[in-house]
Amino acid sequence: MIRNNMKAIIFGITGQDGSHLADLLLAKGYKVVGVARRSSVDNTQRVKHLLGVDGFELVSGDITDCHSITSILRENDDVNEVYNLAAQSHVAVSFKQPGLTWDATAKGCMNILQSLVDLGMISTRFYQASSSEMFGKEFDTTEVPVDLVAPFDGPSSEILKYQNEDTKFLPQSPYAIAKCAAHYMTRLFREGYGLHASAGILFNHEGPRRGEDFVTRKITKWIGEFVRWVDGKENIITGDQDSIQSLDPIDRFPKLRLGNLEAFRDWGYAGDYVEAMWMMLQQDSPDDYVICTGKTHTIRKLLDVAFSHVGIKDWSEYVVQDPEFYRPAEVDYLRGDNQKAKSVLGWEPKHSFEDLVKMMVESDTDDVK
Ligand code: NDP
Ligand code: GDR
Repeated sequence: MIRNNMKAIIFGITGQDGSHLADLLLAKGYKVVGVARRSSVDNTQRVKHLLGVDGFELVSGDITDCHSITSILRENDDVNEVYNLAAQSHVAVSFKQPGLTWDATAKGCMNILQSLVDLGMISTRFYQASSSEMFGKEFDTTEVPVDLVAPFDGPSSEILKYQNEDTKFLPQSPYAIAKCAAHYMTRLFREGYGLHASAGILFNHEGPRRGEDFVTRKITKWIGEFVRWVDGKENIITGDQDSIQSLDPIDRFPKLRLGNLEAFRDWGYAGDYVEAMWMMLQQDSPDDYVICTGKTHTIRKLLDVAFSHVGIKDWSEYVVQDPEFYRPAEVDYLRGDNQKAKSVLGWEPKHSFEDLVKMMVESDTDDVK
């Protein structure tokens, strides 16, 4: 690997996006310093393949602790780019742990920005992981011909709902409110101190490295366990639909317990989205960008596609709706408009929703014959 002189710090290195971004930057020849918080159990699973790799260093730190951030930045004052991906990122958890969510997701961002300014590191470029959750219940509308609405699960309509950089924020969770605070803080430091600070307003992005309690991975992991169970019990090959269906698993394997199946999400592949993060920091001027696929699907549709991939046409007898997984407030509809990212950054998603679900199901079933 030919190294260039570029160096990046990634806060949140042990998360889904942190590991993808590290892969990308190392492939581009960057030195990467990943910040992981102390844990009583190993939290480095997603970066195991990078430990010991030339150019990659793991350091210990916590974004709620200013001293720890300042020390890391001071020791790496030649750093070109700082990516803040660290957060308490689970929306449902944020209702139960709002204080912790605020400290990590809102204050953590401020701690990094303030440390950069206090240390005089004004030329260091900064990326903030903002979220489509900030839109909450808000959307804009446009009129389109009915045939353009075809990819949607919802009723065919000439009114298309979408969110872009101009859509207002109407957050629906402590997580989303914390993300709004961090987003505004990023803008303030850009405008007030001249920092090259950009925020990517990323819509849901997933993949085999996705945390197991987000809905996509929860579903594909369950499918993997079910198929493995079937395989072990009955020696049935994955995708042999008749054999799987004939098992009548209702009392024999724990059902998949989910909450609201009606919400729409704009799901993309995490590997595509970290490229957009990097592209934002290569622009002459910092800015905010919506990153999304522009297509939206319900959780029901996700279940259709995921289960059909292992030959199950009707998932209804395998899935239970459990009040435990409903949220006090829900974000009903997300569908981004990525025109700005396309025209300014030259970014486009490379993977479709169907590709993504297939990739995740295959990853979670790959040890089954
Ligand atoms: P993950 O939950 O997978 O990763 C979050 C990371 O933050 C983990 O490395 C976690 O460490 C770390 N972290 C949490 N608290 C602290 C702390 N106090 N100090 C240091 N590190 C901490 O999230 P994703 O990778 O999916 O997302 C990355 C970022 O993008 C997050 O900020 C998320 O809110 C945001 N985002 C994500 C979207 C998505 O669809 N994935 C969409 C829009 C925004 P540990 O491993 O120890 O828990
Ligand atoms: P989200 O993702 O809240 O959009 O936040 P999540 O996968 O948690 O939920 C998506 C939708 O699925 C519904 N749902 C369930 N969700 C979970 N987690 N578990 C369930 O059992 C379940 N059943 C139904 C939810 O109600 C929701 O409507 C993600 C995170 O990555 C955030 O950090 C990020 O900012 C946003 O995406 C964009």
